[in-house]
This record gives sequence, C-alpha cells and structure tokens, in this order.
Amino acid sequence: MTRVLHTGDTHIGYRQYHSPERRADFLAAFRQVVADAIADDVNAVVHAGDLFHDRRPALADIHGTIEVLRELAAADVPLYAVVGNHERTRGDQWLDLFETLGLATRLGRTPRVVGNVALYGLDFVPRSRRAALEYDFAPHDADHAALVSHGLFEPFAHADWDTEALLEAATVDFDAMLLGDNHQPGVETVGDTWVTYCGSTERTDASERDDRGYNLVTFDDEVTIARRGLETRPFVTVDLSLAPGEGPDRVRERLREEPLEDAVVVVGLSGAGEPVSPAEVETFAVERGALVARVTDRREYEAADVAAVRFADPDEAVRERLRELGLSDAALAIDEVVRDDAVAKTTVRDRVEGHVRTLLDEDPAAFEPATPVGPTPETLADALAEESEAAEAAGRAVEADSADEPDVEEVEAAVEAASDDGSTTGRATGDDESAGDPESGSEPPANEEPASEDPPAETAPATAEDGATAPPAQTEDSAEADAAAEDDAQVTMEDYL
Ligand SMILES: [Mn+2]
Repeated sequence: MTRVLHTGDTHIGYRQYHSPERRADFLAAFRQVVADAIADDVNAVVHAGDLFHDRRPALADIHGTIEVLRELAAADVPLYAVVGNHERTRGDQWLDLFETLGLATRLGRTPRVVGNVALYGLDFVPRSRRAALEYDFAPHDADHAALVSHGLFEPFAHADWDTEALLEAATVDFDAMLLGDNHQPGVETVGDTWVTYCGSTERTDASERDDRGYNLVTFDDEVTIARRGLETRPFVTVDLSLAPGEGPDRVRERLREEPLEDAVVVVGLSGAGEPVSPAEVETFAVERGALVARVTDRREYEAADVAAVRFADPDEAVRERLRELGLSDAALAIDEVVRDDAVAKTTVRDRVEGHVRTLLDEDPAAFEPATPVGPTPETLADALAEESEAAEAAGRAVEADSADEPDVEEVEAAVEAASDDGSTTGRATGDDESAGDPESGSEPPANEEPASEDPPAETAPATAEDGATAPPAQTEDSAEADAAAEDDAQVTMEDYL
C-alpha cells in the first residue's frame, strides 16, 4: 500500500490585497501541509503545480519555501512535482533549483516509483501547443501509475484539456490523474481513471468559498481518494442588497453580525439603496479587527452624486490612469473583464480569450493603440524615428517566444497568467508587482516600449512614466534586450496591456 499526499496551487508569495500577512498565509499553508505529511508519514508528497504565485518569487519566499522543503526532506518524505502556469519560466524552473538542492524531484515522462506506484508528470502546457503534444510515457512495472499535471481538465468546470483524448493517446494506463490549476477540489472518473483536483491551500480569490485542503490518495488493491481540510485565514463574504433608504448604517449593522477578527472581509453591494463610501466601510471593518476589507459597489450612480465616493475607489483611479496610457478600446475592454470582481476568476480566461478572438475576427487592427495622452510631440517624433529598430527588437522577442503564432501565443500567455487570479494580476497600477519590480524600472524589455511604437497586439507600458523615460530597445545590448524580452514575454497582464 502506498499513501500519497496530493497538494497544489499553493501560490507562495501572493501578496493578496497587498497584505504582507496574506503573503505569509500562503507559505504557512504549505508549512501546514508539509507538517501533516510528516505527521501522517505518507510515502510521498505530490505537488501539482503553482507552488509559487509568480515566476519571480521574492527571495524571502524562496528562502521560506526551502526551509519547509528541508523539514520534509529531513523526515525522509520525498516531494514530486510539476510546473504550473503561474511559476513557469522560459528556461530552468524553480523546481529544478529545488531538485539540485536535493529537496524535490521534477516528474516527467519517465516513471518515478514510490512504493507500488509509478509517478509521471506533465507540466502545464499552453493551449496553443497542445495539439502537437504527444502523450508518450516510458513503461513501468509498478502495480499502479499516476499522472501529475497542471491545467483545466475535463470533466471539471472551465475545462479546456480533453482528458479522454489524453488517456486514450497515453502510452501508459493511468489509475489516477492528480491535478492542479482548478482551485476547486473535486473527484471524477474518466473511463477507469480517477481524475482529481486537490484545490488551492489558501483562497487566492474570495470566490473560493469552500474550505481549503488537500487529498490523501491511497494505492492498494484499489485507489481511494480522501480529502482533508486545512485551517486557513477566515474569509467573511457579505453580499448585501440595499433596499431604498438603506445605506452605510445598514452595511455596518450587517457587518456587526459577522466575526471580523483577523478575517478578510469582502462586501458586495447591490440594490437600490443610498450611496455607500467603500473606504468608510473598509475602515469600519478594520477597526473591528478585520485583517483587510474590500467593498465592491456594483450599483451605477449619476457621477455628480457620488464624486466623493468614486474618489475613494482605487479601481476607478486605475481605470483613469489606464485611459491616459492611450490603450486601444479592445485592451481597455479586456482590462475591465480581468479586473471585474463580478467575473469569477475561473472564467476570466475563457471570457478574455473569447473576447480577443471576436475582436480580431471583426477587426485585425482592434489592438492598434489609441493616441496616447502621455508622450509629447517631441518624444513621438523620436519614437517614429526609432520605430523600425524597435519593431525589429519586438520581432525578435516574439520569435524567441513562439515562431509560428506569436499573437495567439502572446495572448494565451497573458490569459493563462491572468486566469487564476485575474482580478489582482490585471491591476496595471497599484499592483505591488508592477510598482515594486526593480527590473521593469531599470531595464525595460523590448516589449514595454511606449504604446505609440508598438505593433498591434504587442504591449503598452505598465505606467506612463515607464513609457516616457524608457530607453529605446536599441540602446541596450541586443542579446541583453532579447534576454530581457524573453524573460518578460510571459506572465503578467500588464505586459500584455
Ligand atoms: Mn493556481
């Protein structure tokens, strides 16, 4: 009998709501999973991807992760893992670093045998590359075989990966697929194969309302999958419809009914009631012990009535800033989808991709940038003079990324990265990533040139300041520019926008 702890979507390093405490929570959840694995003396821990929230985790997160992995290794419990879409880089993976340190084993096409189970791995693969994917796996002589992978597989919600076709084409018969990417846990069967998601270990989005946890998978005569819960940060989610005449008092009254201490408090307002200042409600919740509070007011007002209320809305400030960047209407529309709290995070990918396809079908020039507000006529003239070389540099960046279908690939990479937590990844300003990233400030890659220089479907600057002060690509050593572009070609929505 072999017992495996199946976890994934840990998202270490995610500074959710810009909260350092939340960032610590994600690492703490991993520490708890590892402690359980040691206490249970499982034969192995299987990690199904997205150990890190970002392909550039901070040193503190890498250090914390190594510390936890060392505890696991010291207890002689091996960790087997694959690479998820969030942490995926173009070259060596973080997982390779941990393997070098003797703290993890990266699963692949050749079996790693634990007890009576042969473990295989399939890293996340972008949709555009799946058609060419072959499911050839080296044979094994264990009693059981399991495939660990990261992606949205059928028959679960939002699936885009054909599980039946995969199992049909695979050269190994799998008893189980142990999956990550869908943060909602679940167990199904496809033919004779168990297909299961362990779910995320902390809520990466307020829509993840169920308890978090992991799977315990036992391979005996039969395969059994049990679920165990984790103690995580409490989330208080309040959806409140305000009747006419109801306003801030009603919101406060409603919040007094909830245990706010140390909780993430997420309030959604609807209905025909009075205007409510989100900032005041958030302050109220924090004063009553909440760790962070967020208010989304889904109601529409006449702008004149609520200028003061809107002023307190950071999303509106972001929106205003985005308009100054001179992005295309298409890009702005996508930004709206990505940051719309009303769009469930798991559907953002499909919504955006469908939107992009429709826009491009209707008008291949849909992503032509609008006239930017930022640059002066002088900088525009400079930009025009440099355009051909900039375009060439951008071309090289795209080539490095995907020679055959750069546009689709770029879009998909952005969409994949945005899909898990689009509401935060997509915040082009105010996000700690874009604001705090030293590389984007000191060494902008070729694909962060001002919008006015960009070819269609390429990127706009993360901020207007970047655009105005960015040295043109050709002043950089071209190899360096390529490396920077390749490094940056993948992940964040702001790269894409
Ligand atoms: Mn994930």
